[in-house]
Amino acid sequence: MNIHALRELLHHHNYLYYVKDAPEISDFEYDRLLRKLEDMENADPSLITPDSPTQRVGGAVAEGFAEVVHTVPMESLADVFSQEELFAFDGRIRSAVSSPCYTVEPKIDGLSVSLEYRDGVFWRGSTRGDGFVGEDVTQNLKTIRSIPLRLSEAVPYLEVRGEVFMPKKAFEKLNSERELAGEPLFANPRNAAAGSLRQLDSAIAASRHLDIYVFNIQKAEGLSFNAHSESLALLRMLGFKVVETKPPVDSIQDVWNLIADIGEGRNDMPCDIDGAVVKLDSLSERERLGSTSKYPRWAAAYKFPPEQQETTLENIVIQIGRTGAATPNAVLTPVRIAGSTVSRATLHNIDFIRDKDIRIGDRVLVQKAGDIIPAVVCSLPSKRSGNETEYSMPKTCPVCGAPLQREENEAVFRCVGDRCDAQRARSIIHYASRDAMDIEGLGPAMTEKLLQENKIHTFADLYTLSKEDIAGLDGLGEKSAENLLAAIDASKKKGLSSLLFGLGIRHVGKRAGTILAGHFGNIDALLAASKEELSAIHEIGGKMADSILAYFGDEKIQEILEKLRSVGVSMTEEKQESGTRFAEKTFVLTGTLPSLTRSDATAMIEAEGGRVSGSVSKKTDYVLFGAEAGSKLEKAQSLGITLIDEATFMEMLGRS
Ligand code: 0OX
Repeated sequence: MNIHALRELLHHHNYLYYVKDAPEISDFEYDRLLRKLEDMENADPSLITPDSPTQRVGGAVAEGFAEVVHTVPMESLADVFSQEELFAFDGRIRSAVSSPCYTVEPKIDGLSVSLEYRDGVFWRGSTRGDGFVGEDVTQNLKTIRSIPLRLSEAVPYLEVRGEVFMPKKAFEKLNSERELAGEPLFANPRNAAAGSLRQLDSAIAASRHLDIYVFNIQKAEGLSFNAHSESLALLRMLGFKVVETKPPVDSIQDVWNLIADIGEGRNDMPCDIDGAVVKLDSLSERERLGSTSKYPRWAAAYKFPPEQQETTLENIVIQIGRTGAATPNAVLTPVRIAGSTVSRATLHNIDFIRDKDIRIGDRVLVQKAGDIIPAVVCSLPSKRSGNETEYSMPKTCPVCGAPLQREENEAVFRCVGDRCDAQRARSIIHYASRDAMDIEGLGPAMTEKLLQENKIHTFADLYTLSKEDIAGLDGLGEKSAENLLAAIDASKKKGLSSLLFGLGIRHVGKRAGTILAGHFGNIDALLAASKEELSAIHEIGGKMADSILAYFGDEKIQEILEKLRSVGVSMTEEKQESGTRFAEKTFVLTGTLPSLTRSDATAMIEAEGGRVSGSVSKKTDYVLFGAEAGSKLEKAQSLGITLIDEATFMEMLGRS
């Protein structure tokens, strides 16, 4: 057989195996043919072509990935969360299109990529990035066997979009291997796929068994089609693995039924899906509707409600937080939810347990939405055997034995012990966390070890640790001990806003830390502030002011602060040169801006002395609006408030 025929044969069997899921030869036979091709190419390397099946795993990239500008932006989808919102979407479509036809696809929970082909040969593949610029991950994409390296027709140019995912089975296998090797686990298949696609060494990417579904032609030369469903058929014909769809339907009720079918089949899919995508089928109608700055108007993603699973509540244990808050946690019979195994879930507080009549031994429904902490939703009383027991809050802290007390009008109980190891550990972990003092290497395990060994009692003690104190703890080597000490040392320079957040003062979050640091500039000015002074600061309410005063009034805290000061922890904030362009002006933001995020715009307004408010009133000076602005824009119009878009905003800042 000549080299050309051999390559074709391998392409064909690769396609049957990875796209059609219907192999006709054994793996052994496939490998034998591949080896034969390798031998022929090794004998004469000039015969190697970029689309050869031997070229799936390439070398490593040393410098990271090159940028790829998406000539057709990779737009995201507007979400709908209910039947009502879906029907409203249909209503908007019908105001522009008289009898729409829709396709419905499962929404793959993976990473969007673009695949470009020249003369039918896979030329370049890139990540979505921000939709306009992504990264060139061609070598890693080539390792995905369901991506054809050559199309069944030599189309002059084709760019398709698809979603790369890690099949659920591959994810489980990968995580159990990592567990055995003592490596950190991936939280879900999506993260695992993302990590794999960005590997600099394509051999690692190849070992991760990624897969892809394609669902859109971004750009094509030499192909003609009038409807999305036709384009999907063309993609199938060209050799792609295409998302499975039913024929288009012409009523939104039928769309709803198809979404329900996809929801029911969710667990049988090889990959996680987080919803269904509804798309107008006719391309000319799509063109008529166009896009907002971010989303096409002709498509919507219906997001499935968070996945719930039934399991048994084996026990309830109390977890003590850094401020002493005692949260009841459910110990569950492990259950798989939304791509990971859940054995603990929050029960929020004792009122929740009582109101929902949740008992130990109950069958319960547990929910996990995205990356948030799993939570018990309710119990299933009809499934009781009679052996379930009611739960009551313990009177004392399970860690230090101090009383658990409840403040008036508060749902939470708190451990009032001032030497509680659980509180200590939590507060040190918080102090070291990324948004606070950012001490890399000081996670929960290390913190607990340091406490157990009496090396530290508070976060202030971190700064007097020596290498001998740390090396050997928790199996830590000399080098890691040095790195940890360096990270602790570097945290001294983080500045007042990080410190204020890191101290863990009740009600003082990251933003409040920044506001206080910006306002006072140094800790002594803050310590001297009265309640009136504190609560007069925009966004710092009376409750926060009380909490700040109570915190700094505590003698033990004063000692800790002195210690931090004596070791050289920075307690000042560089005053930012603030402009005055927007002094005394109040802005309201609404809709999606073309390039700025909400927090960018807020920071820019505040840097010029302006304020951002959440609602429009007569006191509003400007409404900065973007796409899909809602009722705030209407209200502003009715009040005659100046409306500005991003371009005008930039002009006002002198940045246009
Ligand atoms: C998915 C998915 C994502 C193409 C044009 C606008 C959005 N995750 O499965 N995106 C799209 O459509 C793009 N379709 C999908 N099925």
